[in-house]
Amino acid sequence: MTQDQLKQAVAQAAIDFILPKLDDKSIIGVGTGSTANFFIDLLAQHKMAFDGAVASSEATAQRLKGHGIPVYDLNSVSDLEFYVDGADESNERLELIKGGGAALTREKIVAAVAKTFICIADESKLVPILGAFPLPVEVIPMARSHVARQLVKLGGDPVYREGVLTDNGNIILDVYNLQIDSPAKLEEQINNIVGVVTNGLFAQRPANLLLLGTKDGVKSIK
Ligand code: ABF
Repeated sequence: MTQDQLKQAVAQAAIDFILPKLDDKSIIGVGTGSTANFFIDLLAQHKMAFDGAVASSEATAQRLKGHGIPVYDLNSVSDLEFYVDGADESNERLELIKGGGAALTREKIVAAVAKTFICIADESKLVPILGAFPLPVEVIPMARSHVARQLVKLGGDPVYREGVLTDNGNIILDVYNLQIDSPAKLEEQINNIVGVVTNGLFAQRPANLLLLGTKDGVKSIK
């Protein structure tokens, strides 16, 4: 199977998981990236089964609207049962690195509101220890050099992601060479640096369910 077929399979597994639990008032949190895009395209075939969606990025909002799926502002939504999104890495505890697509802050906000965060990924994303994928950190532009110096003190090698502005108007530093033994602790330490908006570790609020696309089928890890 190709990587795209694995992504398609986990997207379908997420649909199969949530569909029986939806009603015409349900609003679904929808993530960003190529795996999430497969999910959006499949979700569009079930428009009558739910009310609408909250998007974790402008790109996702556009894709949802393109399918005729209503997109709600998160502030107008009190109840979000499911958030479905991809990841750049996951460990067995479902702690994640996200933000390769620069949408980490909105993704973390939607994940915080959702009762159940379903991560969908192909098997290449499951790792024993997080950190081979450079950790994205969203930073207020004027704080870039200050935050980079603090990240070096934490043992990382931050690299400015040239030419990228987030949906929130901020920049991204990708932090290389971190061996992340305590993801929740590092998440907190980085978030405590003045000028950091958020970082791509999802450990304090990990996923609740990982649907992992493998050559032997979709594995479900809780
Ligand atoms: C988003 O999309 C991100 O948090 C992560 O960076 C990325 C995964 O992308 P893909 O599904 O294209 O591998 O969920």
